[in-house]
Amino acid sequence: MKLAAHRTLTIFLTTLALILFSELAYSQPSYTPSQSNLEARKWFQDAKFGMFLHWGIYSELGDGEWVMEVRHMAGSDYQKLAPQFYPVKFDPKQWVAVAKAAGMKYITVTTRHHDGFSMFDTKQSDWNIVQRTPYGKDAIRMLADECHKQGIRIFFYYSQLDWHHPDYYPLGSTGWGAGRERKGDWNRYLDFMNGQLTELFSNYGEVGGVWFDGMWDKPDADWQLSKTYGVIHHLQPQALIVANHHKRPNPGEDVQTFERDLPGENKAGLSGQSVADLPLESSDTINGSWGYNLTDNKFKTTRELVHYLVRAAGRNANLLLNVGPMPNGEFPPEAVSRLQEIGKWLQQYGDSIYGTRGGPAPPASWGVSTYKGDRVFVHVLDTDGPSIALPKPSAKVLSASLLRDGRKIEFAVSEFGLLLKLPPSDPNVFDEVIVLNVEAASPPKPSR
Ligand code: JFZ
Repeated sequence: MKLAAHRTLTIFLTTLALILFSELAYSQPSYTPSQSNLEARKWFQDAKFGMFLHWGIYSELGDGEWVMEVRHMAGSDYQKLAPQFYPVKFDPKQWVAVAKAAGMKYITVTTRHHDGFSMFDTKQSDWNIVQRTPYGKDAIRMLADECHKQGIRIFFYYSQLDWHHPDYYPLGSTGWGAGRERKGDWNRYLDFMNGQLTELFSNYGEVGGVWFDGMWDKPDADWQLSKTYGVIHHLQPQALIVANHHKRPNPGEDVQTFERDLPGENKAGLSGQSVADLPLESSDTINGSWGYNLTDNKFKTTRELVHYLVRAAGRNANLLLNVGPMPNGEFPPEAVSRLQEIGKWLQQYGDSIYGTRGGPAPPASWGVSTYKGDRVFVHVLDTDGPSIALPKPSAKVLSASLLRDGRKIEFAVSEFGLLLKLPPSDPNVFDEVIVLNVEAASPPKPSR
C-alpha cells in the first residue's frame, strides 16, 4: 500500500515536472553560466583526465555499440539481448577504484546509447535495465553512488539519437534497418528525452555534467536545445553540458569536446570545427572500439596513452579515455594493466599535468608545454637530438631542471629563443619533463 502510494506520487511529480518544463520552458537562448558552473569549469580544466565507459546490452555481442545498426538488426531481434543481460561481476566499487588509481578524476558513463536502452531506472519507457533484464538493478545509480563515495565526479553520456523509440521520427542518417514504423511525433520524443534528463538530474545526487551525442544524425532537426539545456541547468546549474556534435558550441554548452582528436587537429575526420574559448576535452578509446569488442586487440601502448594525455594537456584540453566493459561487468584486463601504468606515471609526473593550462610554447614535433603558477613544464616526447629550441619566453627563466630527479638543465636565452640542453634520452622515460622556474608577475601566455 505504502509502496503503491509512493509510486503514484513519483509518477505524479514526474508528470508535473514535465508539464512545468513544457509550459514554462526554462529555455536559455542567451546563456550566462552560474557562479557554480564557472567553478565547475575550472575544476574540470584542472582535472585533466577522465574515464569514458560504453556499456550496454550491446556489450553482450562483443562487437561494439553500433552492432544493431552495422548488422541491420531488427528491433525485434535486438530486444532479445535484454533478458540475457546479467553482469555477474559488475562491481562499481572496483570500477571507480581502477579509475582513481589511473589518476582519473571523473567518469562519463553511457546512461543510454543509440539503441535507446536505458541503463538506469526510468519511468519514461520500460526499455530499461530494471524492467527488461533479469539483473533488474539500476547500474547508473550504483555507479553514481560509488563515485560520490570515492570522490570522483560522475558525468552522464546521453544519446539524443534513438534507434528504438517510436517517436524518433523522421529518421536521420541511421536507424533504417531496425524495421520501425514510418511515423512518430518529434515533440513527444523531445518530451521523453527531457523527462529522462529530469530524472537523471533529480535522482542521482550531484552530477558533473552531461555528454550529449547523436545530434549529428539529424543536424537540421529542431532539437530545441535551449529548452533541454535549460532543464539541466535549472536542476543543476553547476552541471557541465558537453555536446559531441562536431560543430562550434551552441549557447548553453559549457565544454567543447573533440572525438578521437586533439583540439585543432583533425586526423580522424570528425573535428573540422574551430576551437572555442571554453574548457576543452578530447575523447578517444584505449583500443579502437568504444563498446566492448571481442576481436579488437589494438590496445594502445601505455607510452602512446601517456603521450595522448600530455599532448591534450599541452593543447589546454582534458583526455576522456574510453574503456568498454565486458558483458560480465569487468573491464578487459588489457585495459586495467594500462590504466595502472598510467596511474603510476601520474603519481610521479602529475604535477606537470593536473591544474595546468596549455603552456607558452606551442605544440611542436618534440612535444608540448604546460604551465602552472610560475612554472612552465616542457614535455619532451619525441626527440633524439641533443637540444630543443623554444620560442623566446615572455617571462625571465630563472632555472631549469628535470622533474624526475631535480637535476639542473643547462639553457641559453637569446633573441632567437630558448635553447634547452637535453639529458641523454632514456627509452624508459615516456616524457622527459623539464621544469622552468620563471619570474612571473603575470602568468605566461597560453599557446592557444
Ligand atoms: C559517437 C557514437 O556514435 C559512438 O558510438 C561513440 O559513443 C562516440 C563517443 O560518439 O561517435 C560518432 C559520432 C558521429 C560520427 C561518427 C562517430 N559521424 O558523424 O560520423
